[in-house]
Amino acid sequence: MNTENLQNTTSEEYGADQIQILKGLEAVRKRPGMYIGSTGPRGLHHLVYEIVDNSVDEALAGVCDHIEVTIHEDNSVTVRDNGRGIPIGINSDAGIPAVEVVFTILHAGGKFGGGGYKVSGGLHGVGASVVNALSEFLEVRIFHEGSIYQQRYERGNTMYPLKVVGSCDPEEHGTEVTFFPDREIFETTEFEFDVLKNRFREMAFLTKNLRISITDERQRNENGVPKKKSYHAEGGIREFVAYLNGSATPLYPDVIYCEGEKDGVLVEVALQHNDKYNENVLGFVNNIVTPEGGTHVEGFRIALTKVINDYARKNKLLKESEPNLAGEDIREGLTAVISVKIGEPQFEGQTKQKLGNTEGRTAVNSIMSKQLELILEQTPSLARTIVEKSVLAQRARQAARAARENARRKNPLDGSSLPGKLADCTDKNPANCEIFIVEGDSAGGSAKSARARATQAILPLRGKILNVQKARLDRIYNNAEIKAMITAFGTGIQDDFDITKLRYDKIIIMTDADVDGAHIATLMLTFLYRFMPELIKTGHVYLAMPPLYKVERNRKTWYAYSDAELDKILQEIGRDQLNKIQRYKGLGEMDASQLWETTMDPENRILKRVTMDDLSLTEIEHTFDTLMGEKVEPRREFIEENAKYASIDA
Ligand code: TSJ
Repeated sequence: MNTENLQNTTSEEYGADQIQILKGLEAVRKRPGMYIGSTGPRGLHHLVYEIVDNSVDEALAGVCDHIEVTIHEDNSVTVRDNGRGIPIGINSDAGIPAVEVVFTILHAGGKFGGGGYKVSGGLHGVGASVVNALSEFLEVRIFHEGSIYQQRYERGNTMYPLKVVGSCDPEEHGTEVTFFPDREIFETTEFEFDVLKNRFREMAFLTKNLRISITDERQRNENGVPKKKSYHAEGGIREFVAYLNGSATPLYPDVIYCEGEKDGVLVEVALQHNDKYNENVLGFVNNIVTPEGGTHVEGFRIALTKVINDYARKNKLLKESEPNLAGEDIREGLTAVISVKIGEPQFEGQTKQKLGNTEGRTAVNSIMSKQLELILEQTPSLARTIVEKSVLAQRARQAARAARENARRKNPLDGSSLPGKLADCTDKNPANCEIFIVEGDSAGGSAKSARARATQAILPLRGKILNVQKARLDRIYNNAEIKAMITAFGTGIQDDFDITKLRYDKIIIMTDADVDGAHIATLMLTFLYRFMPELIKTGHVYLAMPPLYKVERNRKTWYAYSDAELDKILQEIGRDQLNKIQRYKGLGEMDASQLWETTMDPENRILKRVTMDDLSLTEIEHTFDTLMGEKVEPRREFIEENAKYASIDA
């Protein structure tokens, strides 16, 4: 190391007031949850994000355009970037190389959910020492001016002073970190390719000119080539919007894009309408999704509503006698991404995922208002398309309200007018009750005779339910199957939704264990997700898991819920002709007692609770689009591949 490096690292990044040494890494190991949220799979994956975020910061600074992540066969992970390399000179406060400071000294703001979200120019390495503390080992290599510098830590302890371990091309530069999460700390150390991949795709969309690749050496094809995905979005969030639109047809060719800076807030907005009816607006703060929205999303809505109404009035596309377009009219069929970068984000709300900074609202509102107005003036055909779509939505909304009010007058939702097909339970305490939504009348019949009358209600649905993604509101409200569900649940929908009126603790979707069944389940989940998302968010929605096989031998019976389970059973009882194996294709193949025993009996059954958590929001929006859209192939592929919106709940 030379004196040049020495001086470099006393620069502002490493000043005494920037690095506030709080406590040793021991504190992190004692209470890991405080720093990474959990020691489950979520916290485990968070380790990788903490490391990758540092490289993304480097990309945001414009000095790095490639990040490569590798999951090795032993589940260790390597992150490599082509940035400037973590500085190696001695830090004057700590008296050790800056890189060692980054990994061994706990920094201020490293708390999970607190500050800690970094943007370009901010203090980096906030989370790196936390990852180090929670890793059995961590090795860092820095490629700098022809030399490779290396240091290794075990459970946060430095194993040797930073040393040169080799040489490299003098033009090469960057940082490489390999770590293995601590099995003493984490419930599991198995990284999931799909979870990481989804996050990296999101990060690539949110960071223009950055390529992120992920390689999984645990999964290889027949030629021994590991599984790999690479993400790069030259157009940034413009491409993100096009991706989220999925198979829906855009109403105009170009994604609208606004960008700027105000009061220290960097703002990027991309939007495009499509021919569907749902609103799909995603907010991000410092590259982190904000499921509860916040001031940045409010600013976006305010600007969009005002600019479109002003344009419509000014150009006489709305008559003076007509009311203003409502925000929701303008957002019908809208896909948008709002990405802000803000120095000290304040998060609010139940899960601390809602941006609270008021400057978020004013910055987005002001930047977007000015630029959108200009774009509309310059592209009248675009403006006209948006206004016309919004006017149609306004009329549909008025018609829907009339239909809804009409329906309400005819059968007030007081319980005396429950749907005829519903076999309700007798217990009137919702906490004890559950409702099975059953595909088909015949399975519905079996379920009705099998059920525990007191606590289990059955609602059979005929055939396919309406695809709410493709239908306008008035049609949805008039659909018999949907009306039956809404009345049975008791909660009302959308603005009228009231969870305290929920008539059942568990809503259980019971469909055949085949591709069609999965499709029907998805249609129902789409409906619930669009109209009663709180039901899913609060964990009231489940999928029933009927068995795939029944095995009989010597008058004993086993049920297998997967191929792996069948294998296990056969291994235990022996594989021979004494076994009678029956493959269930549908619920209808089981008689009432079998259906009770395998799928409905709370003592024996398996339920999967549907959570929003397992899928990134991005993935949900895109996935539902794929499923509901016109293209048949991706849909089939998806259904056959997984039912991963669900997590196990015994
Ligand atoms: F997490 C981490 F800290 F361990 C980590 C940091 C992990 C990985 C894979 C990469 C990085 C990292 C840090 N990549 N690039 C950097 N850059 C800097 O630390 C750096 C370099 C030079 C200067 C400068 O002002 O000259 C400033 C910074 C922040």
